[in-house]
Order: sequence, then structure tokens, then C-alpha cells
Amino acid sequence: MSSQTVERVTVPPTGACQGCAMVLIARHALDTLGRNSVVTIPASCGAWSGAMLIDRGPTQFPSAAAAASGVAAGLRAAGHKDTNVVVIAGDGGTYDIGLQALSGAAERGEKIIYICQNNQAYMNTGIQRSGATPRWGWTTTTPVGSVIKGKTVWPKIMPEIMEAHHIPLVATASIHNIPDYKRKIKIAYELTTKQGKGLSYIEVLNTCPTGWRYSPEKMVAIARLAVETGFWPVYEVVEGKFKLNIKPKELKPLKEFYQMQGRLRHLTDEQIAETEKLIHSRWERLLERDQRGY
Ligand SMILES: Cc1ncc(C[n+]2csc(CCOP(=O)(O)OP(=O)(O)O)c2C)c(N)n1
Ligand code: SF4
Ligand SMILES: [Mg+2]
Repeated sequence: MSSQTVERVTVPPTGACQGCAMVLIARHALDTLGRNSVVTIPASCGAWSGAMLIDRGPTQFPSAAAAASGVAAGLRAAGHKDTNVVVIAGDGGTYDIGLQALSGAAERGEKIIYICQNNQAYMNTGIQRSGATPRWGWTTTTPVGSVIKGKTVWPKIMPEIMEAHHIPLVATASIHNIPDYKRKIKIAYELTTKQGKGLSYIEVLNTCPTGWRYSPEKMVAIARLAVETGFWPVYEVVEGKFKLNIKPKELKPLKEFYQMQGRLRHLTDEQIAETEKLIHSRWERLLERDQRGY
């Protein structure tokens, strides 16, 4: 990638559902990085990202970061030092079954640009819960019945787990702000591919109409509301420097966001209030970090 390069790497059509944000996540990452890239996609909806004009290796569900480590080593051995080695994995392949491979790769300082498209469930296999599914959220394995109503535990905060690995870049992004996402992809290119400083981790909320139960034309509105309610804070930690990139003056009520989605519409006011309390206390911590700058 040069700073001037804007070349298509992904080619339509895709096999994804109508209004799928994952297509945007894959397309803008790879088109920004350009053709001197190799991408590894574990079993996930990412398999439906469409045709690509670069080498693309499907991997097993748990091993994307391990496979990418091997690709990076092979490229290095062959003298290709400036090729982007990219992973695009789902939340299941990142938070859950792929965590060990990812943690190992991050700790070893592998030169991998790792993108997690987080749609908060195992979507391509039929909407099963993951470590990223919101508490009380409906999935096919956390049904809403008369005794149990959705997932009973809180989701992990994966970007904070990645921060504990002291990697050069940890960032979150939202598909309603593509320029911010592409800027972060360029930082990853600079730190990981060009300067060889280790693994970059970027996680994007993948608003998924099929699994979240909303109609596809609301994709951008839902993504924006996720950020404006504090449900999905957009920030970056670049070589230890913290910045909250989108700072609404006041957070919108979480209920607005939850009521737009069939998977979360059943929550009681008390459950929403409890979730909001957690979100707001995290938001306060992020504002403090933003002021401190680390
Ligand atoms: C070891 C193993 N267990 C289960 C599966 C079946 N499987 C393939 S993809 C997937 C879920 C992927 O979820 P996620 O990573 O969140 O991606 P998404 O489909 O949501 O994009 C599962 C359970 C598998 N391929 N390998
Ligand atoms: S299930 Fe969701 S993430 Fe998967 S292709 Fe369909 S809209 Fe996209
Ligand atoms: Mg998923």
C-alpha cells in the first residue's frame, strides 16, 4: 500500500445477506491495504465476503491467527517483507475458539493485521450465542422462554483483553464511520506491515440484520445508535496512547437501540437499566482515559 493507493481488491457480488455490514468491513479493509496482501478467513460469515483479487486462505474455525503466523513466516522466508498478512475473523473465532491462537500470535509479536467482525453470535451456523452476545440477548441457544430469557451472563470486553498483550494497535470501529475505520487500517499497515512492530487488532461491530432481527435498510442507523448510546465505544490505543474517537456530549437511552432489534426487544426496563449502568461506568472510565491520554 502506498498512501496514494486505492485499488479494488474485493469484487462483487457477495454471498452475504442483504444489508450485511461484514461485507463493508472486509471490503474497506482490503481495498485500503491493496493487492500486496494475503487474507486468512476462518469458518464464519466472512466466507461470503465475495471474490478477491488476492491470495485468500480459508482456515479452520480455531486457528486463523496460527495459520496467518505461518503465512507471515513463509513470506518472510521468501523475502516478501512488505506484504500485509490479514485475518478477518468472526467473534466466535476471536473471543471463543480462536482466542488461544490469537493470544499466542499477539504475544509473539507476529506481523498480522487482525480484524474481528463482531456480529455478537455464531451467525453462519444458525445464530448460536458467543462470548460477545449481550446479556439477556436472544439467540437459538439462549432462547427467550418462560424460565430463562436469553443469555444469562455478560459478554467479554475483547479489545481490553487484546490491550493486555501490549500490541502496537488496538482499535474499535463502526461501519457508520468508514473514514475512521480506514484511518485505523492505515495505522495498522504502518505499524505492523511497514515498521514490523507486531500484531494490530481492529474490532468492528458487524450489525447483522439476520441475527439481530431488524430490517436491512436500518443498518447504518443501528450502527450509529450503538455508538451514540455507549453500547459500542469507538476508540484507539496506538502504541499505548489512548483516544476516544467519537464522543457524544450525552449518551442516548439504550432502550432506543434495544427496541430496534428483535433479539433485544424483550428486555425488561430493569434489565435495560442494569445494562446501561455497566455501559455508563465503562464510558466514564473511557472518558478518563481519553483525558489522560493512556
Ligand atoms: C471446531 C469447530 N467447531 C464448530 C465448527 C462449526 N462452525 C463453523 S463457523 C462457526 C461459527 C462462527 O461464528 P463467528 O466466528 O462468530 O462467525 P460468524 O458466522 O458469526 O460470522 C461454527 C460453530 C467448526 N467449523 N469447527
Ligand atoms: S448472518 Fe449476519 S453477518 Fe452473516 S452474512 Fe447474514 S447479515 Fe451478514
Ligand atoms: Mg459472529
